[in-house]
Amino acid sequence: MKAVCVLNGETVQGTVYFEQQSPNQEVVVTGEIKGLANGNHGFHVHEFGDNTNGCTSAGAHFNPLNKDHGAPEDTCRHAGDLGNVSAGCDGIAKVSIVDKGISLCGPMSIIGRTAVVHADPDDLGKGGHELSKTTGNAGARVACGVIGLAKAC
Ligand SMILES: [Cu+2]
Ligand SMILES: [Zn+2]
Repeated sequence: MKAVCVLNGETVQGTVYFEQQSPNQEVVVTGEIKGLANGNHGFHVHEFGDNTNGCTSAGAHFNPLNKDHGAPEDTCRHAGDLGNVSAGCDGIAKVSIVDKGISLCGPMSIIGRTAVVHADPDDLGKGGHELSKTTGNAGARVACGVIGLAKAC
């Protein structure tokens, strides 16, 4: 299965693809996001595919197992916690993530939800900030888009 998300923000734009060979396998996330500040930016799947009031309407991190926010490699993480994407001085982040917490089908499916890129780094639950365990204190939502099914090939 293959899914795609076009991220749109005031200055940030991108396209990200999600691919999964079979239902219980990892999801490979690839793509490019441009217009970012140099450095790390939190990147998550949020609960709702609703952008009626901009990226805010996407709700909280996709968290069907009711866990705390964490790093992608943690067992205690939101399903939607994809960590950070890293932009160079040119403002471009190349996305290359292999993740086992999300799926393109079943109860962990991210289809119809929203991918969000943030202004600030995600502290992966370890920053000691009051928001670390819920959002990773990643700041404003600078771009987002609904994840939809893509043409398979
Ligand atoms: Cu987020
Ligand atoms: Zn989270």
